[in-house]
Amino acid sequence: AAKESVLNMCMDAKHHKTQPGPEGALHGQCVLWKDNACCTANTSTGAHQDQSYLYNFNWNHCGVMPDKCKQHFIQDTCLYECSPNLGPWIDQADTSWRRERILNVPLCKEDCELWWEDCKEAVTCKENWHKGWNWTSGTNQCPRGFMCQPFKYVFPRPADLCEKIWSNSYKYTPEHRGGGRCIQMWFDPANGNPNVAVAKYYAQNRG
Ligand code: FOL
Repeated sequence: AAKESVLNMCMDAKHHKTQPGPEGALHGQCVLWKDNACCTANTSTGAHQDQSYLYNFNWNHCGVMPDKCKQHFIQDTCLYECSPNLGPWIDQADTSWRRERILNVPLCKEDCELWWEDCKEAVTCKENWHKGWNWTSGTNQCPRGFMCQPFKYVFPRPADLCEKIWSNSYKYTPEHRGGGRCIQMWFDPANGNPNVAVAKYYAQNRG
């Protein structure tokens, strides 16, 4: 992908556009990114569906995921697929399904803690959701020997959830929403996208 600037770019991954730009028809929880997005309208619709065409990923692999928990996974998918502000954390992935990934994105404390709070009673059999599933049925199923347990046992602390579930895409931080030092999954688009300033801060303060 042509890299105009680390401050406004899309990773080279499975569904991302090559360049960010306006998207008039983003769906549901992804609408926050309509002024400037790395996702298409189709991708934003997929972000809201169980076992969508995006990754055939089944959130209900240990029984139905409660809606209050699922909304955080939808929001995570929207941020991952749509945000043009993750440039400072793009890294090589070189796996079968993507060339680039995000690594150690500093997620705001509140976003991580609310995600954990709303999911602590949801059930899963794996700590890392990127690897090691049984895909023989076409969707991810728990591999042999992996027991379904509440998130609060699989991920004892909020940081365990936010960091481990997607192979360190996120880093847990003590930074608060609105302070310009951490990335928000959720924000009020009426005040603009707060992650623009966060990317700028981290792009200038590296090494
Ligand atoms: N959200 C965030 N924040 N970061 C991410 O990296 C991310 N990635 C996904 C969704 N939301 C994200 C994509 N999820 C497989 C599993 C999950 C997935 C994409 C692909 C999958 O096919 N896993 C295989 C291994 C494939 C391989 O590594 O070649 C498996 O063994 O289960």
